[in-house]
Amino acid sequence: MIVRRYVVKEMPEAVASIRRELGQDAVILSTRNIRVRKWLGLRSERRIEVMAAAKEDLAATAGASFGQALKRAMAESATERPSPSADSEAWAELAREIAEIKRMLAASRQPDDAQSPGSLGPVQGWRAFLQNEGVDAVLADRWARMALGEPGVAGDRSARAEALLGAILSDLGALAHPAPIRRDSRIVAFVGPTGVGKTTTIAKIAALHVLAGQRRVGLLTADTFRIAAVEQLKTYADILNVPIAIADEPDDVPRALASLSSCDLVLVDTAGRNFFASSSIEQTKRMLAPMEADEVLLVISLATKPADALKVANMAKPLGVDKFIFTKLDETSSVGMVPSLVALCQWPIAYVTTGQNVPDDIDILSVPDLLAPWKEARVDG
Ligand SMILES: Nc1nc2c(ncn2[C@@H]2O[C@H](COP(=O)(O)OP(=O)(O)OP(=O)(O)O)[C@@H](O)[C@H]2O)c(=O)[nH]1
Ligand SMILES: [Mg+2]
Repeated sequence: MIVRRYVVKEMPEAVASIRRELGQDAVILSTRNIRVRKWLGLRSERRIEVMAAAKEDLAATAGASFGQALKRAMAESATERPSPSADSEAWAELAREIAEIKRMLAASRQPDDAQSPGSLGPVQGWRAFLQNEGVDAVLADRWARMALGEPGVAGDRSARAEALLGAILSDLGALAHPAPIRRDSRIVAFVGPTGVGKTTTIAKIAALHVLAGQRRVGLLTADTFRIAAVEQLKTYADILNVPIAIADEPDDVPRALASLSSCDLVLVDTAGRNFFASSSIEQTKRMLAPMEADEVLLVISLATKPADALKVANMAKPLGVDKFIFTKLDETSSVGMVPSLVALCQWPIAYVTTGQNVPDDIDILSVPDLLAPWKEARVDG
């Protein structure tokens, strides 16, 4: 079930995007006039918000109470985030606005721009802040200089925070957008170190698809390393009433996949291994090879030390990783590793998980969503 939100200046713009993305038979669920606040709240502009869904999605969930509940939930969450298509215009506008803000700030330097004796100065202060948040040292330096290093680009602290976020987003480009599992992906493998939440996240994603009633989900576990691992996934499969197959070794994979041939989305759980050891990576790679997964998602816990997470991501590269899943957002207050890893690995974020509850504690968040708290950050200098 896909419900998308479009924020446009004129209705024909929305209709064109809806037809292109959701098909000729897409259904417009609602329209309303809204005002979009611009950066720093300096001005707002009129826009039309349009909610639309693909017709077959509506048909698939019609009458099913679970489906309707999910439709509502997704529509609610969709209203909180701009859709990627609406984003492209918004992102171009954002870049223009950042340039405009920079000019305005240069023209009206505030008294607190003057660097008091002994203070760090904006570049050093923000660099220290970013590193403390978990951003890689080189990137912290780059982003602080990009945003604050030019003479005259200063202002009060919140303006500096906005300039910094603007610099990070301009560096990340399209990678700052969330990238959940594609509609045309059939086999999706989850890899990552031990205990990061791979199995739980698979259960959440499977449950959401079952509730949506749109894709026939199957589970495949290649985790026979831990005794309880198969039982864990089987329990979820029983609850959700979806088929499950087990592959003990690479040679088992074709048989296991064949038993799930009726499924149009197969979520593959792999054994959590020590990703610092190249032998573990090799074993995972051998297991993945016969699957020919459409997407490989690297699961990283946000409670991991940023330097270790970067090492894990680098070690995982031979696995053909496409995207990140960041778990345990609820167990950390520093999210600096997110833009840092996205920039260094050039993989976008598929999902972010926020707790142990299946299926509720999972979200589709953009980098700006995750970094929003930085706008309120207290930074020396
Ligand atoms: N706080 C919190 N806990 C989570 C989250 N996701 C998973 N967990 C918990 O993390 C623990 C490990 O989860 P699993 O899903 O078994 O992790 P795994 O990666 O499959 O573990 P292995 O298969 O042993 O490598 C469980 O207690 C989960 O409930 C999350 O977003 N937040
Ligand atoms: Mg597991």
